[in-house]
Amino acid sequence: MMTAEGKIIKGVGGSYYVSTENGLVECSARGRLRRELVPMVGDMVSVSIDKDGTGSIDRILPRRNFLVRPSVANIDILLLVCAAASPEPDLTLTDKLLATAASKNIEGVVCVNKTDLVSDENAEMLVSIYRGAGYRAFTVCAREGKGIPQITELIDKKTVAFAGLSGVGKSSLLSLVTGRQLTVGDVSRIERGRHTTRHVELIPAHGGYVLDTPGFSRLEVEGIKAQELRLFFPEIAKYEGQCRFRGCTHTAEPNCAVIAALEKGDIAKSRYASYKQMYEILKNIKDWEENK
Ligand SMILES: Nc1nc2c(ncn2[C@@H]2O[C@H](COP(=O)(O)OP(=O)(O)OP(=O)(O)O)[C@@H](O)[C@H]2O)c(=O)[nH]1
Ligand SMILES: [Mg+2]
Ligand SMILES: [Zn+2]
Repeated sequence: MMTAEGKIIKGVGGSYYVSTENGLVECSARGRLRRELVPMVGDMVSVSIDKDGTGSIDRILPRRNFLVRPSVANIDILLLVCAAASPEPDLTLTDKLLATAASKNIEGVVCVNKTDLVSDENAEMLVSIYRGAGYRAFTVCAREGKGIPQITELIDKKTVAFAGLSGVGKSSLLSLVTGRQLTVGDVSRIERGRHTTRHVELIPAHGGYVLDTPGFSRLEVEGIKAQELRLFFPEIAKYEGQCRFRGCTHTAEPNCAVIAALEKGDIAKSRYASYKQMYEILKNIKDWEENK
């Protein structure tokens, strides 16, 4: 019997595949552990390895963060993939996912794919919205194999989750990044209907891990307080303390530094619209809970 530390990269049935210094070990979770805390893909764990090479998970190390749908822990970067066209970019969804990532201490990065379908100016306009807001953002083209090094540079020993609307090209890009042939296009859609469970899997690449997350397009704003939302929009957080009223929500107050910046064109209209829309939703959740 020996012990090792590693990362769960895949879970199938009751088994967990743990990547350790000595390779991949198929592990079960001990009964007591399972009852206390169910292991998640992405967890760092310590395991005992038997003579036959199989192991059991003894302990889950503290999680830095986790997502619920799909269920995965310890994400460093959420790579928001948008298509410049087909499907049309959904800026509201992108902003929602970026704010959710920030609230979980995950860096959001934006990547605009399918640049072959639009003019350069068109693609750059999208990128500039997000650079202007303070995010890393760049264009790529899976069809022409352009911009892939910008993704591999991001990885650098980190765990990067690819998110975005169905059809934007997540699997196409992941195939180029990992060299592994992942299901692209209509086929994945058909298969998704057929399988009731989808297994989350971390794929080793460039010293880190990447992960496909089809479920994210349905993500709802969760766990953010309306009053904290402003901190998760970097270009809005920048004005913290500069408004007339302390705790200004930047929605209707007079002498609001954020509204002034919006009017000057220093904050993108689409970003502010997303902020306001999310704020109203979160505020209503809170009002509803208080009046229950
Ligand atoms: N024109 C063009 N088409 C692309 C590009 N990248 C991907 N596609 C196509 O877009 C379609 C969807 O690509 P996928 O990689 O399956 O998209 P996905 O984001 O994984 O979609 P889901 O798995 O449904 O979430 C496929 O037909 C791809 O061939 C690109 O750069 N340009
Ligand atoms: Mg896909
Ligand atoms: Zn304000």
